[in-house]
Amino acid sequence: MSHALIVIDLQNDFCPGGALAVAEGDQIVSGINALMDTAGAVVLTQDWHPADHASFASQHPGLAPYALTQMDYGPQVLWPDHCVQGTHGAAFHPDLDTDRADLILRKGFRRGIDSYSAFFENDQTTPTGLEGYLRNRGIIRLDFVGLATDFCVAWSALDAAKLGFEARVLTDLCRGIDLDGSMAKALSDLRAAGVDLA
Ligand code: VGL
Ligand code: ZN
Repeated sequence: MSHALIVIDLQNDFCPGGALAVAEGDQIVSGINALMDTAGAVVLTQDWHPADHASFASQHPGLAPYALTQMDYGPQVLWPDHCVQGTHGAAFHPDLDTDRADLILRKGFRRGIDSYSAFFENDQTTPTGLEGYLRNRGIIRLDFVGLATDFCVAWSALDAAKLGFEARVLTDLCRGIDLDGSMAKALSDLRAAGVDLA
């Protein structure tokens, strides 16, 4: 079995003009579409929050977007409201070839807990089900692309490596947020975990 292409959160809110825009987030779409042909499986993830999600700064009076707070499960960056279920911001970038997806995996849909990784929510124990899906299909090699490099892409690839998948991040087809050095930290964590940066 060949590899799976895992496309992380290529949604309007993470692209220029969106609520949590990642610089040049839209510039990776055509390159990602072109890679879909080479993959044995294509998985798209979709950040999918209720309007009162606990990761939104708007739910924490007195705290501003990008502040760090403490949740039951550990530290959590507070974000501007983004990727609210059913909104235009939560929809995939209009040029992304979503017809090619074998699986669309939604995450972050529980009010009280964020989910950066495609495999586990931010408590790092609640599974999303993606591991079982990939194993059932006999897929062990995973290529990660999408947004944002230093949050959802990195957390997904780190979990993949931890779970024993052969994980690679195609950095040219990712873009990052880079909050307080998060980009450098993500890249060094990925290297340390044995994730291939291509
Ligand atoms: C993401 C922050 C909040 C991401 C999702 O896709 O990297 N970042 N929600
Ligand atoms: Zn989110």
